[in-house]
Amino acid sequence: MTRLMLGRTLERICKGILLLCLVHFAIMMILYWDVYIQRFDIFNRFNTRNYSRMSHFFNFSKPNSTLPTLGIASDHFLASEKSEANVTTEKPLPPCPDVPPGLVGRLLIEFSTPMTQERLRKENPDVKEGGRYSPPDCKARQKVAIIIPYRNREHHLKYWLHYLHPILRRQKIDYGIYIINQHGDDTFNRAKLLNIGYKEVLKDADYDCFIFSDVDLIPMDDRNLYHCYDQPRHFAIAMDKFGFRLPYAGYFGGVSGLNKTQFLKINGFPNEYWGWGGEDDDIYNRITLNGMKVSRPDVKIGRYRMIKHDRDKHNEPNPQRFTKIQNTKITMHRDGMNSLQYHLIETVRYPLYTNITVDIGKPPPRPPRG
Ligand code: BGN
Repeated sequence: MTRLMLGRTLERICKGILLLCLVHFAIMMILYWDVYIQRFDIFNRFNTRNYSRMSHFFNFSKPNSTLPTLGIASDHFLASEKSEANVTTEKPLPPCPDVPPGLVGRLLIEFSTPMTQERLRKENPDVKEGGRYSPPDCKARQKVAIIIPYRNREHHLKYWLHYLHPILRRQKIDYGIYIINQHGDDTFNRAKLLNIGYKEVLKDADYDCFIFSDVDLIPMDDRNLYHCYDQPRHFAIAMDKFGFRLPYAGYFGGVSGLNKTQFLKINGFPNEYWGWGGEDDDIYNRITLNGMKVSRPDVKIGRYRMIKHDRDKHNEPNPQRFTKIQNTKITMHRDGMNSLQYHLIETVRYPLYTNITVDIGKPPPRPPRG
């Protein structure tokens, strides 16, 4: 009898505790629901997941914003986060050291590990929408836009993002990644895409330094610092495909960087090199003709691996390049930023980069022979 009573009492106590827990949980949910929605942006995430299933693999997820419209909302979100942070940390950040302390030097670069969007996102939790990052513990001296001319190279872009984001983070660079995507199938025009990049990224932030990088080039040493220098910089000086040497003294291809003054002094890059080759030599000519010199890292540090690929369609060697590079002195004044024309199709921010798609037109018809 007493056992039975004891059992019942225990059962009641347990039920009571369970009920209390449920009530407590319900109150918590009511109190924090609003905070959860705002803080973790629950509805947005739900939509994002649905979208990513439908979208093309490499677009990662639903683009949260385009620059002209939703970008404003996203800036607002960042701004409110910043003001929260200001309440707790009032001290301004110290300037970043000239030599970042966390560099590791020579890197192992390979392209056989499968690269997935989940992996890329996990590796880069601190990168903000659109591929923006600034060091949390110091104020970088320059704001760097990395501009990549692009068409149909998803495979390369994955590896580029996989290697470059962590390198740039260790280098304590304040940066944004911008893909300038040539729309359509007409002849590729690398230098014109780079000019467009310069113009478009300045709509996004007040960048001081512009680094122009091919999507298939990965630095093999993180001491090759991605910022601008007193003179226009050539970074990719020792590529594997050239036996880790400069192929010729005036080579300026692959990865280069200019600050605003240097870029505007040469009227930007030529818009009239359609197809492969010569545009980098024209840029080199512009630099030297305007009294500047090219600055380069040590040959042991400026090493690069190129991701192997077949020649792109619609990027055949440009037969006019040989004569064109003879005329830079004349053409640079009329062909460049002062003559740039294109049509912006869309700007979309993805988690690890901003994608700017543009219609750049096509080469002018060749005059008939004879
Ligand atoms: C050069 C190309 C560059 C290219 C390098 C490396 C020309 C102009 C006529 C001499 N220049 O020969 O554009 O980056 O090779 O591949 O073709």
